[in-house]
Amino acid sequence: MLLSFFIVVYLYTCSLGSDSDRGKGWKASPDLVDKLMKRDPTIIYQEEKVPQYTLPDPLIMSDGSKVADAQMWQTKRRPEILELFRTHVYGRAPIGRPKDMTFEVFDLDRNALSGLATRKQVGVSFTSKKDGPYMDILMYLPNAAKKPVPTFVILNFAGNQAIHPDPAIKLSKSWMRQGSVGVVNNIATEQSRGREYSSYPVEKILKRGYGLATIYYGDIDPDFHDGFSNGVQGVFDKLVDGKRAPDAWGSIDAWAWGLSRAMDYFETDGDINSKRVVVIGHSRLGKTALWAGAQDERFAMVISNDSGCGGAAISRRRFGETVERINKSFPHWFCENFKKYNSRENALPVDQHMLIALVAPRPVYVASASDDLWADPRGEFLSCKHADPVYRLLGLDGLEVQEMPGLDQPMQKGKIGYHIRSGGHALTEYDWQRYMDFADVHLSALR
Ligand code: GTR
Repeated sequence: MLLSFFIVVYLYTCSLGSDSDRGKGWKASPDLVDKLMKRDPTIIYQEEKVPQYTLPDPLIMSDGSKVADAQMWQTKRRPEILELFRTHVYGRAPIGRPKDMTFEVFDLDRNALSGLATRKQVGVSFTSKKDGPYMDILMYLPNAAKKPVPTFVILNFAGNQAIHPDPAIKLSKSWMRQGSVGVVNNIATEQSRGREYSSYPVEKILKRGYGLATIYYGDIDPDFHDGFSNGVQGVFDKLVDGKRAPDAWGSIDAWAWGLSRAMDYFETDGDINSKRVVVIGHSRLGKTALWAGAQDERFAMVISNDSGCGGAAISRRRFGETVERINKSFPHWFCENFKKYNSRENALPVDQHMLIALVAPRPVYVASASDDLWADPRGEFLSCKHADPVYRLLGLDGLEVQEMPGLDQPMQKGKIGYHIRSGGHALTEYDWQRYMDFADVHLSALR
């Protein structure tokens, strides 16, 4: 009796821990591993160096009780996990739509891109002050499709004008990082137009019947650490004794909040099917898309492209970028409390599989790239695998495989999609085509 109890506990721990996760399916190129290890031997790039860990179980409440059914997940455990992520990882944004927020459609061309699309540009003022902070939403909607159209929304890194050479796109006036093409004195110039076009195959998206909406993430919060005086935190923060709370919102939370404000707009636009909005993001903005989709159930589908640490990758693996590294390099991305977990990932009450699980029952897609070891492809896959039991509890197929697939073999049948693409850290047309394949199946299945 006692023995069988221990066997059950052992098997259960293994199913959540690292042992069963090692070394199956896709493997990183040994040459690449060698090269990266030479560059920085302190970083884990080999599976055998991944420490033992046990993941928190998404289906066990903090008080130890088991999540018995879908209702308990939805009403008890899901809110509990959201609170844990707010308190310990991303911080806490103001709830809901700001009361003085306004939308202004300042550009509408129903014959854009040689008649392929309707282009709209909307200014969103978060407060009654028109001089900021505000964000501009750029939208291309396919003219050939029946309205309202399902639409992908994505934050971009370099201003709306960088996603397409269309000269009618408003040139961003927001702060931008130096060092990229067309940025002078931290402001975008005409030379920056279309420079990120390869990551946004606009015409191909339109031809498949989807709209695309995009916003420059720096409109919401400029991506540098200024003590949170600029961006939306500077406007909405409530300081206690002149100080921010340890769970005050970091930049990722602010960007995610901005995506929800875009959703507020979509709900007012009859051309967009607000019940079929897919939130997608790459890298730090993939982390953001996951967190936005986890919190805001109005997003019908969620996509993480190469999001890595603090996104889809399991933090406890410490593979590639770690909690400590990310907090040191980007002290403004997460809430202050997250820094307590530098080199103490096992003390976190959550791990990133629980972020994926928060999207349930909605479809979620995680993608990795074979050369992007910094983002820990296997750790991203394992989050999907360990989120799967939540989908199963809800009576849905989650991930269709238990072991990591090979390169360029998308797994799309269940509500959790996954692929590992050959190549480096990027959002490519291959990725987009797979996301649209997934959306074709899972968005049309929505009632
Ligand atoms: C890296 C960072 C990653 C990832 C990436 C990006 O420097 O370490 O977490 O987010 O930036 O956003 O491009």
